[in-house]
Amino acid sequence: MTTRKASKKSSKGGTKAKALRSSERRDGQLDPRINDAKTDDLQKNTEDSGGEFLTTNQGVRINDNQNSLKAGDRGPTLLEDFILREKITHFDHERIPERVVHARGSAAHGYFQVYESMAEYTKAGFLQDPAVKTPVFVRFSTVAGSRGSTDLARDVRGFAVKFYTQQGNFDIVGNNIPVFFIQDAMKFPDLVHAVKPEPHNEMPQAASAHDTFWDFISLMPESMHMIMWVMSDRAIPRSLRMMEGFGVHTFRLINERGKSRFVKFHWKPLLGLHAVVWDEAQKISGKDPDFHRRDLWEAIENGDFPEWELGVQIVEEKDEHKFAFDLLDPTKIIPEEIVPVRRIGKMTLNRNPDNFFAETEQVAFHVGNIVPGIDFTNDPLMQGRLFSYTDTQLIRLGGPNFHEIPINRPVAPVHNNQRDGFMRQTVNRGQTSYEPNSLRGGCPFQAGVDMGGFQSFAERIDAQKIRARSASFFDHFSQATLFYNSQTEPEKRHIIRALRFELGKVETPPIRERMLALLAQVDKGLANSVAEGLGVKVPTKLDKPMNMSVPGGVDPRKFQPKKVEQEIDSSPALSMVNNPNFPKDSIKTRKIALLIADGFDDTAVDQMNKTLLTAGAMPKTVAPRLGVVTGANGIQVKADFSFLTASSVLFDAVFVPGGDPSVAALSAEKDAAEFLSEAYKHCKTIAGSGAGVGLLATSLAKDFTEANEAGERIAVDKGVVTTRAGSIKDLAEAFVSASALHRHWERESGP
Ligand code: HDE
Repeated sequence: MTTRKASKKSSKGGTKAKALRSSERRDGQLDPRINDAKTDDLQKNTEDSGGEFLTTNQGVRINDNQNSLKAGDRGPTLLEDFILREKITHFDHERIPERVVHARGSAAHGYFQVYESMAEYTKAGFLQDPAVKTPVFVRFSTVAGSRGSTDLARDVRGFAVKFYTQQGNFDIVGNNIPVFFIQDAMKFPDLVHAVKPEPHNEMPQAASAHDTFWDFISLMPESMHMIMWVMSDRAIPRSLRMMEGFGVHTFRLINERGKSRFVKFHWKPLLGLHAVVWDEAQKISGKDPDFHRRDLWEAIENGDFPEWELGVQIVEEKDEHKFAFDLLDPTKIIPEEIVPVRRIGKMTLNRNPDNFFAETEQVAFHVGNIVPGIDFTNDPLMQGRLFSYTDTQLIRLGGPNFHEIPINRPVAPVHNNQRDGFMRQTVNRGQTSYEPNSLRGGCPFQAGVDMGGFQSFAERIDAQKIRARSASFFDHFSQATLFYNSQTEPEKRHIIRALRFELGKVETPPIRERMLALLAQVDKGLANSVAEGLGVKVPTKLDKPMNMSVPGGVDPRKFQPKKVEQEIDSSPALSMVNNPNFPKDSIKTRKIALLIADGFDDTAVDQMNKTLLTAGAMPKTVAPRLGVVTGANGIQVKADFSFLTASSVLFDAVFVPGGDPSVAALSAEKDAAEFLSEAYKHCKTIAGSGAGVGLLATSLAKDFTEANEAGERIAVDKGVVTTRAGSIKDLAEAFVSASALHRHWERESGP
């Protein structure tokens, strides 16, 4: 970990002793090989309180911060009290507007390193030298909820990465889903108004399960591919550390010779892809609405630094039109089976922010922050974003100088003739703030392309000015079908259930009907199954044309979706369960509950603990009460949680060791049985040893054993591993392997 100590303020005055920053060379240049560049940069504004006197914002030491200045100890407060006035005024202004979307977020610092030079494809400085560590700041978010909403909402997750490169800041402002709801920026305010709480009653919070969202979607078939993704388990991740990230739009890579290629950016989590189940998500929202934030924070504090590989799909310019879809259409993916994802480097998050507001809240991402070697395409959704991000920061961060806020300022030097504005920090010396100038010898100079000056890719455009959508964007269903076809049966079941839940909350019948008609275009079985759950039939006729997102005064029939034959029918990379990119052999960082009470089998717990820790998991004890719990051999452990402070939904798997008194105490505890039956219902791995096996048998709704020929009872559920008197070491190993499968979907029945 990097050093985090701020330079100490002198207790007498407040002037900072400026230490040589660790990434600063003697010649004053930053050393790009050291990833502390941004951490060091933040030090200039970092304060560690400790040992100093309390002062006003003017540096005057305060003697009494408990009482206001009054005319007599029972008299009125005096306007003169500058200390009170300053304190209250600052407090009154502590809030800034939350982000209009992606308000709820959590972030971390880290660094990125490329595996080998990408010079053949791009001249971007941070993608040249594997020795260079580029600092990053990454913010994950949900989209619809407000700042204090639950982490476990069914929603797309924002995945925004700011690279502080030596050539300036580069942001990949992406999501954990590779496509989007809409094809044109013009529709974004409509989409967001539809999904946010309804304007008359501000309900529901952080949820898409309401009329206005589905009303909008039911008239916008272009959203169907994205709908498949947000109704899938991708929208309820187990951890922010266990989800993919995508740049969504097609960008360009430009090499030194000016050659351009198309590129899609991907983030591949090294911990694999995992989700929770919807019932669990809803319960976590009550038990621990900060579940994802806490998980990210704790992992980093424990030294379990989350890692992602940066992947690129590169398409030659000449191949732009060779696909069944338009590369500029953000509702489409390039299936990995057609253009493989090449993993070119790794990002590691290794430091939590020091101050949530200063860093996570004030960070300002912008899809338009690019560096030489990377460029835009004409994706009409991205083009609109290029306007929106600066505009939103102006209101959210209060003026044009938000780039000077410490978390936003680049580590690359900034020199230009921009001046003044609210909260200007830079003290620009000198007479000139314009160019050309002679008074300052022409400074600051424009850089030639060979000196790193940014030059836009000279794309040839020969066109009419027209407000229209390209006909190549009209295939709204084929990739939705591809996604659905690529899912395993349990994943399809979850999509059906999610749609039944969401549309079940819709109160206006024609909205449901229109949605069923759209789903029938994706897959008839899917539509019928959803309809069955809603107690209705898929309609054969619609009250409106399918696509109502059309210009005024034109015949909507000219704008109806078309299907285009796809290159492939199924893409395993779209499934979480079947995904070939993420092997399932690890339980690293998984939280495992050990249910114990006084008299527990401490030898078994000790062995289980050892095996789990060796596998990188985090075993935690849960007992009827907090405090010390004593094992059968007198070993004492401190309970990490009681049944009041923990719940099965906060764990990945559970073990009940033997020890007759312990099992008897747990049997008398209703919450213990509920813990186990809920873990079972959510398809988690459950282990029991000795008398603990008996507790499983009474708590789980189903019998997980059957008699073999010899009359012994053997487990028939791969997710329940037990031994009455056998080796705990073997049991622990079986428990680890079963937990690595994440969930045992065979337990689920029906859709
Ligand atoms: Fe954003 N988006 N967006 N967006 N977006 C914002 O910027 C916008 C879109 C994404 O952690 C806002 O600073 C428009 C796609 C992330 O701070 C705002 C359009 C993708 C974040 C904005 C889109 C994203 C934002 C709100 C359609 C995935 C959070 C606050 C044209 C590729 C960044 C802010 C963070 C945030 C506008 C669509 C990702 C208003 C107009 C597609 C991860 O500027």
